[in-house]
Amino acid sequence: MKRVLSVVAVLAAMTAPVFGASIPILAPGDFIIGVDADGMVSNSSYPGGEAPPNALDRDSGTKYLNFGGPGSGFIVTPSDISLVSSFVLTTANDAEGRDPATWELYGTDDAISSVDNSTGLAENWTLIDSGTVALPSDRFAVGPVVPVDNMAPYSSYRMVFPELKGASLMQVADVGFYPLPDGSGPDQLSPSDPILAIHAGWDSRSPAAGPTGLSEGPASAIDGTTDWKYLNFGEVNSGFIVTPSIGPSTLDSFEITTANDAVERDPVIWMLFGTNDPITSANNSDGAEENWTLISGGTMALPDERNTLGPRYVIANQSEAYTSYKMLFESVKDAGAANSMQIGEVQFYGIPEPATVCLLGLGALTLLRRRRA
Ligand SMILES: [Ca+2]
Ligand SMILES: [Ca+2]
Repeated sequence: MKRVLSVVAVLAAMTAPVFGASIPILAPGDFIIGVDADGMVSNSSYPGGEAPPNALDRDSGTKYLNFGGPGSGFIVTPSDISLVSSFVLTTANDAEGRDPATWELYGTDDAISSVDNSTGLAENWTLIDSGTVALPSDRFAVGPVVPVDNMAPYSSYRMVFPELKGASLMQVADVGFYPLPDGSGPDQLSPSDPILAIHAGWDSRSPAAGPTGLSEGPASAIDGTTDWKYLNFGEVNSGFIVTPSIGPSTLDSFEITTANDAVERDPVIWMLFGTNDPITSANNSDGAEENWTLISGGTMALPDERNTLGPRYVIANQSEAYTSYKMLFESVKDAGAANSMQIGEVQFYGIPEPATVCLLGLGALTLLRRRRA
């Protein structure tokens, strides 16, 4: 009996989390950005009278307008397999801010299975070239010839305008594709070519600044108050990347405080990644620019009570200190009812790396190993 008891005691000691030496790792003001790992969505739509074929009719008085804004574009299939070595855009009738400012041109020989107003990613696309385009402020004006670094013909082209001059809608009056870099040769596009409207943007979005200047952006997850929450319309697989100003650390646990409303938006499945790369991912991107190592993951049961501190969850298996962390929430309590993911606060606990002490320790260990060998 005594033996059984002691085994139980040992097991209990092994499974009960011990957080004796760990301290809070996150502080207000730490670098933090919102991310959404699967956020490529289409917000493409256009008015009936301003449909994509208007970009092919060689009439500057008609335009193609997409309410999706930045990230809008089109897929066009010329009547023959064609080489595109330059293009020309013609500005539309109004609102200069809607003019494209940057472009990406992709090619494919796949049959087009993307549907109208989708992301236009159902095919295998090769990025041919990308760049900026300096369109004139004048309306109904033919823009400069934009050379495309391309030697390969394709059966279909996908053109995306990631950035516009400043407006939230995209418009273009006409598009011409040419076989030579100087804009000469016959226009490869015809008014009757099949053309689809597309929009491919990241659906990682947080509401703009609130009435007191604070916002529901990612910084509100570590501002030390439940007055403001972090909300991301990217919903499932959204989260954040944070670089604690405390420096490299080894985490052992974390806590999340629920937000003010909408229980269905609370995260359930979490995944934590670490990196020592500098963070180059942009806010509201897929957060995948760095090399990330999966540290740990699990399922949370956050309280339904609002503005309430949840349980402390163990982060197992972090064997290496990291300078930055990415936390993604693979699910929320009710994805069907929710339109977003939200948390009031998050705190990581762990041990900051005593850099020099650790390096000295590693050196001693290496010496010891060499002597033993
Ligand atoms: Ca037109
Ligand atoms: Ca907060």
